[in-house]
Amino acid sequence: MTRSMHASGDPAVHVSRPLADADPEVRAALDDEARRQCAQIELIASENVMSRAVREALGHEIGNKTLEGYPGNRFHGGGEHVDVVERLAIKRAKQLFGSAYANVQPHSGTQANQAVFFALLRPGDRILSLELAAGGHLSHGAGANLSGRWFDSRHYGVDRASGLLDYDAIEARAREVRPALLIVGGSAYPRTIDFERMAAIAEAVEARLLVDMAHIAGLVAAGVHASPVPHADIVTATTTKTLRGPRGGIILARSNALAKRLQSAVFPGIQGSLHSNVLAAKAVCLGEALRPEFRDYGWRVVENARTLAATIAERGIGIVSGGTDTHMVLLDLASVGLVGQQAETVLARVGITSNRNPVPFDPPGPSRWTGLRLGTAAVTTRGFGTTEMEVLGACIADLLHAEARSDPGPALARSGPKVAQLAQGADGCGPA
Ligand code: DSN
Repeated sequence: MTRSMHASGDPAVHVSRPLADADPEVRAALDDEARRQCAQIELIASENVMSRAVREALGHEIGNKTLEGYPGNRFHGGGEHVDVVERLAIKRAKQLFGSAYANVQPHSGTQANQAVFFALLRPGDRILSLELAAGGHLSHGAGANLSGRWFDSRHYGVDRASGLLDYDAIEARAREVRPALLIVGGSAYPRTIDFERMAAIAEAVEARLLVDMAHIAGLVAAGVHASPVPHADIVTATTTKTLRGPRGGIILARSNALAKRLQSAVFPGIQGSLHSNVLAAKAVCLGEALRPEFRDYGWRVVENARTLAATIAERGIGIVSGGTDTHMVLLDLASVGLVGQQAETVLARVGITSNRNPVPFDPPGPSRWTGLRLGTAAVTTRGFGTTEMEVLGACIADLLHAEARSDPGPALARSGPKVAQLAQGADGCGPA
């Protein structure tokens, strides 16, 4: 090929030009984001801080490679190195979670769930899942999601007094609904889930059991939360969140009974080309999670969440279910007369990032949600321990009470420097 064939100019320059030179606007936005992440305290429960090794894999030129199919059975040439990477990711996922089957290609947790639906269900089949306000996930049959439109979607909730899953009530609901698929897990349930009991309920009504452990996958890997793998027909997860990897999904199963259906559901069922660079990053993060120090990380995540919950609760702010067994703390802001949006905004003013969330039995509509969801996965990666969580919890309670009095000024002045000092002292702020 001659150079004149490249409309964009010298091809060598096109390939090697640094981003700052090729696209200063995007470079500037990326640098701003890196600085934001350093300067702020990240308490969004679905976020974490990827290692440099994971980010290197994610940005690698292996992402140029187009491939469909599975290792050894591709539809394009030149896939031998991606095969190595994908086989490593599969092997590590199986080892980490003790599964017989693993598919590491789903582009997200939602895509992983869709692939399971495609493998097991037909349009109109009935599914039963945790409702959104009780901590469920959009992709589990919410009305606005494809899963809620294509399936006959029913829900179970949590106990009004305790905020906990009530397994007797779930069993009664399952016997009434008779779903083809029972779904467990979600985005805002902070307590341990009894997967064995859920499997017994599924068996009693002859439903398949899908556990979506997206939020707790890292805690399961660390041995801090019981594993759903021995009990569920299929388990889905993301490699983000507590697993500390790239954005993407995985599917696991304790046996290979459904392997053929799951393989073809992911490709060619709902996805085309795989994301080779993301596969590489998944392999790296799964390798990291296999190391002994990851177990310690998982324990510290939960210890930090418990300390944060206790510190805030001691200051008179309600915690849904009274505490946490995971990385997640869900504040019940009705206890101080706030909605989630107000809480999210006042914390943001001192650089604490969080998200409004419904609490069980909240009315629909984000502006009316009375919850604030906090998570400790990212701050634990940045080196925070219980001392930092106590400072943070006290600042959060101070700010929320002040906002409830419509007089946040003095609390902002008190907390701002403390939060800034915590962020400055934290790990994880390498060069962009
Ligand atoms: N499900 C969303 C959350 O939990 O924040 C995104 O992962």
